[in-house]
Amino acid sequence: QFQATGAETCFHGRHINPQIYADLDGKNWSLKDYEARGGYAALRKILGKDGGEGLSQDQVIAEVKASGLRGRGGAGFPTGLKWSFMPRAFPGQKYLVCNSDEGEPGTAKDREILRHNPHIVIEGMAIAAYAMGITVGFNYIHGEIFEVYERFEAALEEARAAGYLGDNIMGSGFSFQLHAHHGFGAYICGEETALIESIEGKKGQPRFKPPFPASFGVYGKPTTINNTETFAAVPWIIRNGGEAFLAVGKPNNGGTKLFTVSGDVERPGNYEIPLGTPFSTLLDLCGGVRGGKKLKAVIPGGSSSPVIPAHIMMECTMDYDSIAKAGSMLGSGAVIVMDETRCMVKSLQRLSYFYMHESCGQCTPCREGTGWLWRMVDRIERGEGRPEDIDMLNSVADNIQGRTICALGDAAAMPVRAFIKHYRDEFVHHIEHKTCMVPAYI
Ligand code: L3W
Ligand code: SF4
Repeated sequence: QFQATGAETCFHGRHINPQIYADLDGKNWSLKDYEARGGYAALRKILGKDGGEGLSQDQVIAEVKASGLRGRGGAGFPTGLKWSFMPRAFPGQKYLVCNSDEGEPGTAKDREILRHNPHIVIEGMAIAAYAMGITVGFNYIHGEIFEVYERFEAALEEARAAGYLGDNIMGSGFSFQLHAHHGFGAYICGEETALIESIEGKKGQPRFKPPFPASFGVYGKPTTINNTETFAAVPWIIRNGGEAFLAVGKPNNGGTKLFTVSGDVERPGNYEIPLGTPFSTLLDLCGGVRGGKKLKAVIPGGSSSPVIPAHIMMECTMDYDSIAKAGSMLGSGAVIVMDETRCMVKSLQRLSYFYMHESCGQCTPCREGTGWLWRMVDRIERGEGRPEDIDMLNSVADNIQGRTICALGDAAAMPVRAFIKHYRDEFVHHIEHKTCMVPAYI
């Protein structure tokens, strides 16, 4: 039942009921192979090119709503609902955007989809464009993965030549022009409105929301943005039906999800498992904690999600609701596993440096606050902390959270509060003894 992914990946992919990674093993990313494993059948189906009558725009959106598909980029927003926001009768240009600006520390799933299965994203976007009456789309690809961008460009060329993209697709009257857009590696451009600014050729800095991109997006026009993995789930939903997708996961958490597991496990990698799978099962798939050590903590959804101690995590299932109940977020599904030797002060020092470095500098609480957070955690880590620093860290985090233009401020503040809440004794020990409580090997 569990299969390894293609040899090109350095990750050890494992799947249970796979939908996205499904049948990649030993196969090529090219159009020919994608078609051989059922690729573009969903697009043919909705356009009535498989002998059937085709699906109306409303029917496609209804299937996606029925699937319970939630946004795979971090927020978990219901995809069908987002698609229904797009004003169908808008008289001007509307845009579709794929957010492949994967930059969240711990996350390495979207690049793997694009590397091994680019046509699944193209097909998913074409279906979305049809459903919302959109004729122009962009896939914004993170700047540090240039070969992924080149592969996507090659896949686009194949799809255009085969008539799956462009004018009057398969003689249906539906036209969709899709372009790849190469980012430059800034984390903040993964925030949807910064990404839009960047597509427009401006500095990638978030816009205040509302208005949401649904009404004011690329060039001020209605725009729908979804994550790469979200689009990749769409062809399966159309081929098999929304209810079948929902049934794979659990209520309100339809389908499978890719989890990038990193840190102290025997086999780090991307794992596609149904939402609602116990965390313990995922840990087993990864070969357990490395070297037989004890699990200490898990960051379940990328660096922005609050850390969860082992005893709570072992009771969780891997879905949006269970992880939220445990006080964190499923986020983009980047599971960072920490064993008993990890120093939580050192871990927070690294995270805080990242957010300080990636703040776009627009809002004072984020620009200044992320620097304060890092400087305080850094001095605690170096044995130069002061007794009042711990409460001051919480206070600075309080003054960032909810007071900024975009979620990066919250993402910098939330981990600080969680690390202190669960591991205050380690921070106190660093301050009092000027050394680490655990024998860290990092
Ligand atoms: C129209 C409304 N549209 C919401 C749309 C909105 C967006 C989506 C979700 O943050 C999270 C963040 C990171 N009318 C709407 C509406 N929308 N209300 O729905 O919106 P929102 O604001 O809840 O989230 P967001 O700004 O998209 C994303 C977290 O993800 N994160 C980051 C991951 C980073 C990566 C990466 O590098 N690839 O995945 C991880 O946890 O902290 O909380 O489209 O427009 N009334
Ligand atoms: Fe920029 Fe930070 Fe403000 Fe977001 S919260 S807009 S990253 S300064």
